[in-house]
Amino acid sequence: MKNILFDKKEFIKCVKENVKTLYRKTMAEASEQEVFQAVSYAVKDVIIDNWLATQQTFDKEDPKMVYYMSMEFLMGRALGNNLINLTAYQEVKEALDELGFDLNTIEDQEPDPALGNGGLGRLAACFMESLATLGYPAYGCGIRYRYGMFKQKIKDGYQVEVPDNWLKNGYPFELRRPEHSFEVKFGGYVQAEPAENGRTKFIQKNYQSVLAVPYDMPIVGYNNNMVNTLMIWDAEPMECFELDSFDKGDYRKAVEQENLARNLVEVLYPNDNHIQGKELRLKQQYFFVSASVQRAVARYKKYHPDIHKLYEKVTIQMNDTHPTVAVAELMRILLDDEGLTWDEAWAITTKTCAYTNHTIMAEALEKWPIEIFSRLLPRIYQIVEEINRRFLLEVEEEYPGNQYKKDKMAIIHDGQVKMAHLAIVAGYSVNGVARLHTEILKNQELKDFYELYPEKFNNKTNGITQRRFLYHGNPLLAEWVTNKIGNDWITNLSHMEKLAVYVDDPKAQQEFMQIKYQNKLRLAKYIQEHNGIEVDPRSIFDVQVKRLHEYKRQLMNILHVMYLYNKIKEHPEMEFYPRTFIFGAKAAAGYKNAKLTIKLINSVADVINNDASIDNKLKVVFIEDYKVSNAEWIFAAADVSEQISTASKEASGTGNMKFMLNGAATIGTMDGANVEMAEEVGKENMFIFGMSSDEVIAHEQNRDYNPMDIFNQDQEIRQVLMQLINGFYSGNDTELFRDLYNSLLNTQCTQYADTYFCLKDFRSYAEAQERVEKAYRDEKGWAKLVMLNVAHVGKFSSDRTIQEYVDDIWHLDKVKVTVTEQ
Ligand code: GL4
Repeated sequence: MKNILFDKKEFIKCVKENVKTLYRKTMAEASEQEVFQAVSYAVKDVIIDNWLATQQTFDKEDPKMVYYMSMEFLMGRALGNNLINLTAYQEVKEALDELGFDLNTIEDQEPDPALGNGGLGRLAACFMESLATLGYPAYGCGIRYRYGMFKQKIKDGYQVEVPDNWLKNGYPFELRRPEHSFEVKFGGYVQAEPAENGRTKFIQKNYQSVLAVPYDMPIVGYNNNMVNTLMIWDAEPMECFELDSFDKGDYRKAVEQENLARNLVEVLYPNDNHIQGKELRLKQQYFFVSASVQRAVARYKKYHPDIHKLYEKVTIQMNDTHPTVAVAELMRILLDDEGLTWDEAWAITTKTCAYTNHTIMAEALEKWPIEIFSRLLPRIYQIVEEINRRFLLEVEEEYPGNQYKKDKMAIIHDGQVKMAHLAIVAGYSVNGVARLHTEILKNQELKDFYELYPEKFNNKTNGITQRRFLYHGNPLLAEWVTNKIGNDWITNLSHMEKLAVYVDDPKAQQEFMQIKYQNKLRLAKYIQEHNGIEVDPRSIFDVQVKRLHEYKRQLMNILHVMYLYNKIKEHPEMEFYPRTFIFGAKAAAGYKNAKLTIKLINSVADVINNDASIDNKLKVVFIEDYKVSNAEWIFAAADVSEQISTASKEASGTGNMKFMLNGAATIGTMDGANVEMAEEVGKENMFIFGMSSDEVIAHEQNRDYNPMDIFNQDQEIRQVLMQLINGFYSGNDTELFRDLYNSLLNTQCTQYADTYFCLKDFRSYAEAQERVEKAYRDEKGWAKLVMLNVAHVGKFSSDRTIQEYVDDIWHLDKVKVTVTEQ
């Protein structure tokens, strides 16, 4: 299709003009950053027409909308993907060539808007992209953190966190929308006053407030003119705030309000699968949720007189429990602002809000101390108390006299507000993110709720967008696929199946592996430039990139590397296919064992990479600052994908899918979505090992696992563990890695030793790694195996996931956007 939006000449003119007006420079004088800005503004010009047209279509057709509420949107760079989705990438590349610039270099000038931690935030970003591509009306609602995820530096092997000022040059793809600002109130107290209708009015007094100001970011659909909106909220001080009369002129309070606004959106909490329970975090939650719900209701009321039917046009998806105050905020608006009765408000709320659970890790469960919650959100707390009171009556009705049940299921219990319980009670849908995860929710973690509300529970296995993680990230493979099967895969990933006919074709195999080799060269160059380490692109690239967490078992991976090194040293004659173990991971700033694991990986790398005697058979690389932009290159270059979490702990995983899409073979446990990947491609085309989730859960319940038994019986494992405390990798410092040693063996140091069964699964892991090596030696067999993986990746597109959300939960209709000159 000829692109009507992009006229190369016009575009070049626009870029030059932008450089002139923005910087008073000619193209020759402009820096790469300035050219990036100029190009982005030119692209935004095009997007704006589609964006306007999309809004006009919404106004005209009045479709139902989903408001996807999330503390995190890990968007990654926008320029390249916007161009791809506008189907203008090639033309813009050529235009820039003419101007003497390379598009890739210009793309590299864009900061990664890293407004998220890991999988949960990246999923939200993939969902936004799929919603726009499928033509569904959606708003993403989040926070415009001044500082998102920190930049990671590695100094002397240790992680150092550096603030990432992603807004320092200005972000060209955002649009400030002050006309859609809302006030958000904190603290004070609630006064009950009689209302005219004989009911009681509840009025929040003596509060502090901030002004929530939205910045809209365009979410461009693929080749369909659709542009949805991600609204992320900034906090500003209220300009002419209304203080109670006796507070008038209260200077101290005015300053406090200024500070509140400044601190509120300053920084993203850098924890994945872990909650710190800080008061500021609850403030952030209520801040963006209140503003978003207010905007949703205001938009609805503009077109609809009857608030009772809100749920016909608005549905709110709560991405984990973080935005769960949304249910109480909606209740507050319906009760206090709209004057509805409790029953009316509850009927609406429970048809509007839905909840996704993303983890069963105990330390990720949000529970707020009543003291903090009620002080910060006094009216919201009253409403939650009433929801809880009524819910417990329901439980009493179902299980008369069963106090134990009530205690377990209560929303408020033991001095805490349990956000998951609130979300389940008030939501019309509760979903897990992979089949196994949903089954564990139903049968273990949320069993009581499943028994009470079986109809609410459903599964939505995660997915990823192929437009970013294949089309953009791996252009060579994308082109090859298109040459083989046409380009339908771009919007319908199940077409990848058609590749199956090529898996035995020697020429196709060769082409495929040649592309993998090119991508390995590209990554090797990146590693050389960023780490100063030379890696052999003909070695097996064995990759584990993801957040650092004990349950993900980066420790087991590096212990296995240590084990291999011992073996090679002892048996230099042994056959061993050269391998490069690549790690990339950020650790939460306060997570000691995670940070120590990074130090261990780097220390092991130091020893092994500098040991000439092993003839480059082993290399270990820790890639600094793993993030969405370098991830795209890493997936493209991987031979082996490490998905080795303790079974039952990884709710789904999405990195696993990105590797599969890029032709890497998975070594993994039967955990999360790995289970469904095995189902799609066949277990024989993956390298599965380790305990099943049932076995893990049984050990946890029986408390019958003692890693000391393994330590005593297995000499090679013992050797590796002793190397943690005999100074082997730490310049004779016997204390440096002792906490890791203790976490594996010492029951006094952790709740129980080796909580994540690293030693228990070690032998099975090592054996699976031997199978990997054997398979890799068979060149044709390997090519076939990884091509089969690509051919069976179809299910794992976020387009499929979103369609299931739409069919089973949201019930949206597609809109079609046509653009006319404005
Ligand atoms: C996570 C899960 O840990 C991860 O398995 C899942 O893929 C992701 C998206 O559903 O959500 N939960 C939390 S918390 N962080 C995650 O990445």
